[in-house]
Amino acid sequence: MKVYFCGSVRGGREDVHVYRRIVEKLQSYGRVLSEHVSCSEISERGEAGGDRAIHDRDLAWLQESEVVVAEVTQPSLGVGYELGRAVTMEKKILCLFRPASGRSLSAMVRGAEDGDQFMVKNYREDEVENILEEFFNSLKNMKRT
Ligand code: 6IA
Repeated sequence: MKVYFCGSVRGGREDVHVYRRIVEKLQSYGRVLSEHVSCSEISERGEAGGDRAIHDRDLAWLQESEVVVAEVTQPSLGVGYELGRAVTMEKKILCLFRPASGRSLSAMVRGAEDGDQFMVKNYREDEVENILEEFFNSLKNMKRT
């Protein structure tokens, strides 16, 4: 299974350790096309190569993926944009938000939850592996039915 992971880059890299943890778990389910988002070497200024190249490559990966997992605690325009594009591509989407951050998730993400294609889960960092496990099990069960 190909998975696309979204996490903040220019929006701020404070949560990169959480992205790392998520990507490590996601790798047990399949290939994470955008795994570099979890690399601490990518700074807020980011990797070289040009924004158009990044945009075009990421959209191609998004298209290629079956499932999109986004960590949405750190607000990021790019993550919001990717989520909007993923919705129109009819991808299965899981958004993960940590209320302990003290932030309030955008209504445009929280309000997109439909209990099926677009899921939003509140979690604590130590729960993240279990939440992903549940989500991927529910995908398997849906494929069987
Ligand atoms: O607005 P943001 O930069 O926070 O957007 C983050 C999202 O956009 C992530 O989920 C990525 O998939 C995508 N993205 C943003 N920057 C990059 C990047 N290099 N490489 C791959 N995907 C990216 C960063 C380099 C750049 C800052 C020069």
